[in-house]
Amino acid sequence: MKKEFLDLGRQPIANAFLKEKDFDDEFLFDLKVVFDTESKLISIKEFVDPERIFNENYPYTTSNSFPMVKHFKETAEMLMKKFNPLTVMEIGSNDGVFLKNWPNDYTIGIEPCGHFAKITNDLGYQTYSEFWTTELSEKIKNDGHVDFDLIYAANCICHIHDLDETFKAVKNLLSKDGVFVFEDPSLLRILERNSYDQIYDEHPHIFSITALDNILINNGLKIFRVDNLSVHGGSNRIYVSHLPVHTFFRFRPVEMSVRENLEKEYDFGLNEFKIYQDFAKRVNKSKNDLIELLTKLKNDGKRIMSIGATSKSTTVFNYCEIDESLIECITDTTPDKQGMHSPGSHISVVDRESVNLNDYDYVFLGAWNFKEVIANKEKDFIENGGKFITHVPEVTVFS
Ligand code: JHZ
Repeated sequence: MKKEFLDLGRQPIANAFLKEKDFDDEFLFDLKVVFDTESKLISIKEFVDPERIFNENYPYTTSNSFPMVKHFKETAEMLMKKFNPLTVMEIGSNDGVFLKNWPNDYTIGIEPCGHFAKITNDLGYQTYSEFWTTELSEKIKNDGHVDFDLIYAANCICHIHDLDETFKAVKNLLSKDGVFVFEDPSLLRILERNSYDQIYDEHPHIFSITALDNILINNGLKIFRVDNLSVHGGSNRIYVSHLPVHTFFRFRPVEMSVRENLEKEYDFGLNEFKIYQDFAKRVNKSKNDLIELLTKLKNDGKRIMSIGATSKSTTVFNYCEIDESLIECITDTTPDKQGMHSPGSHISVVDRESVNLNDYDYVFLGAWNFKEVIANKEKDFIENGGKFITHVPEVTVFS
């Protein structure tokens, strides 16, 4: 049974940055969030058709978030050392930041956005520009690929609607000793930090280890290790192997980290509906606090802009009904977002270089997950009396 606990209002596609001429045709949907009492999975109620999201216009590129480039290089080095895989596949390879760390003869990518798949194909990594399905896994087999020793996916599995289908397709291509490693935002960290803005069309599910453990086991896979990561405001890296129902598959002992994470989640109350009702109350308070703060500052004649035109800020701006009357513009390092307007709230997105930060009194951190990196880059703004605003874990002004 699915029980609804949060309503984030009418929302656009989080990464559908748009031109002024397209404002009237913008697609919107109801962003509501539900708890599955059986599997304990958190999902959005109304899924958005993936073709609407992941297409030739999809602008998010990992290579434009430089701290993530370092993260994926280090991750690849660690996986190489730990598992020494001969064959590697990445699901959701984006513009190739992770793939590039592997030899291209034995590494393939899966990426539905054609413009990204072209980049990695051009680099010599065979990339299937398709959505991840059992049908695609069959096609890859029929194309003559041997099973993969490492299947990796970062910020991708929680983007897929049908998880049983997803995991069946992984199992179909995972070698008998193989590991499936995936990273996604952590539900526990979202609840702890009140970072409700991780919820948007691209994230039809928000994963706990508890729910994943239930779903993976049903699909003949098991979690044998979990790493808690700081990226994207708190993510989990989940290591999965075949469930060894017979000796054909390698037995990987389940490490302590799995039990520790399951216990942490249980103790926090992730299995109980009440914890989600309490979260919804905190989310509502966060909205009221942010609107109150921005309105007061504006009434006091202060100027406010934002750094990081993130998927997350689409949720915040639309839920809190924040537009250019409160936040004058957003800067972002991604060229494809520049010159466009933010989804739903229609705030102009510009190149950081075109803005003198000292013309503003406050900067709202749309990319609060890069708070330290941004604060460090913008020391001059602080020295000139500027202040930052963040809403995570609660609405705060700091300098
Ligand atoms: P960032 C993305 O969400 C999308 P977003 C995706 N759906 C997903 O699952 C999550 O990641 C986990 C810019 N920036 O990483 C670059 C600056 O302008 O928080 C990016 O556009 N200046 C795949 O969009 C944005 O901010 C800077 O100094 O919420 C950051 O986006 C830095 C460091 C970044 O992800």
